[in-house]
Amino acid sequence: MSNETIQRPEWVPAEAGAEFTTQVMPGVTGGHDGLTSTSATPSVISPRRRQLSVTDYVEGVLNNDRMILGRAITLIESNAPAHMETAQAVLKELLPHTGKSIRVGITGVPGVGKSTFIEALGCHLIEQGHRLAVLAVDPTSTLTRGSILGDKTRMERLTRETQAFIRPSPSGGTLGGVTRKSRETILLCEAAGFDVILVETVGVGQSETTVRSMVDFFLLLMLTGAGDELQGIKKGIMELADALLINKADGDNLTRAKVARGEYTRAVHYLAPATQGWRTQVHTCSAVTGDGIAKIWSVIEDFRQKMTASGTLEARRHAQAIEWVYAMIEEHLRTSFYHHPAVVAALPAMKEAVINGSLPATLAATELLAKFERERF
Ligand SMILES: Nc1nc2c(ncn2[C@@H]2O[C@H](COP(=O)(O)OP(=O)(O)OP(=O)(O)O)[C@@H](O)[C@H]2O)c(=O)[nH]1
Ligand SMILES: [Mg+2]
Repeated sequence: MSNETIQRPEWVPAEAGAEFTTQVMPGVTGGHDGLTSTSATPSVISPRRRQLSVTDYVEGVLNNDRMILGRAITLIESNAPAHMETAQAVLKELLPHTGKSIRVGITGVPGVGKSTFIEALGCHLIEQGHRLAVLAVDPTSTLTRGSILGDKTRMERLTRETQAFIRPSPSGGTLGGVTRKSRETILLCEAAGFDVILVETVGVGQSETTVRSMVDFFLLLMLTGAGDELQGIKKGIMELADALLINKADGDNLTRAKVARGEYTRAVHYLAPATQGWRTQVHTCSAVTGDGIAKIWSVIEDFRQKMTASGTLEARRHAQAIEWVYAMIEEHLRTSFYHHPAVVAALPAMKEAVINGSLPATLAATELLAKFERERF
């Protein structure tokens, strides 16, 4: 009888490997499938993963067991009511262990170099003794499982680092759903001891505002461009940023990047700062050569120090947590209103009546709300 380790078949996900081996009874003689032909016991190797209890999840996350952390995030990402219940019980237990990281949002148009930058910054941070989690928020990524997974080649070193944890965007669902999942994933990663959380989002649509609402510091990566570059980036997005970072400041582009830095520095002067008591800064870097990477990190650390001392950071986190509660309530109310059978039934005719001028808009809204209220209970 031998106690040989049975190889994980291809159909078992790698993260299930540890559990898989625990399901192999000791002393089974190895055949090609780990069982002898004479074995009286039916197959004990189940592709199903062992259910974890709330305590298993909590202890696993606190011990930074990556497999359990991964499963806890999957639980958070599930929309099944039973999973949500367990997930919330796990989160509740973990809450006292959260909040100790610096949360940094990173955005910029496709191709600006976000992935390359995160790789460079991430490696710099690890050299400094940090442990970092990289998360993505990309509500458009229903099919691709998020941009991060797609471009792991751009984060080749980081994916191999044991001090880094990379998680692609949760797929599917509404922006509100993605937001909840990302926010709760941040908390799980903090409980697992990651002290820097980078949240990447691609610079399109509403996702910048979403990420701004879950981070301490927001970094906008930019490019030097032709002539009207200051108009190219929406003023609203620049007003969300605590720092603008002009990437690809290398080679032939270096001089232009320095010029752009001057222009943007003048431009941000006229914008409302994203954080009270902090002047939005403009810097240059090259994610490829590494120039400027240490500098931008020192800016973020300076921000953290000053904003902690002034109480701004704590106030921001408190406000974010409360806004989050309101946002979830609003989303729930909106969804239940528009899915309510009475509303669904009445809406098309109401719309038609408002369009052809036979029903005032206010009356249409009042009547729909009345239907919702009346038939709700
Ligand atoms: N010269 C130069 N090239 C860079 C720099 N950073 C990124 N690049 C290149 O720019 C291209 C896009 O970089 P990515 O890191 O994939 O950009 P991204 O913002 O993650 O792009 P999306 O994932 O599509 O949103 C790649 O070919 C990179 O090699 C830099 O600092 N200097
Ligand atoms: Mg990318």
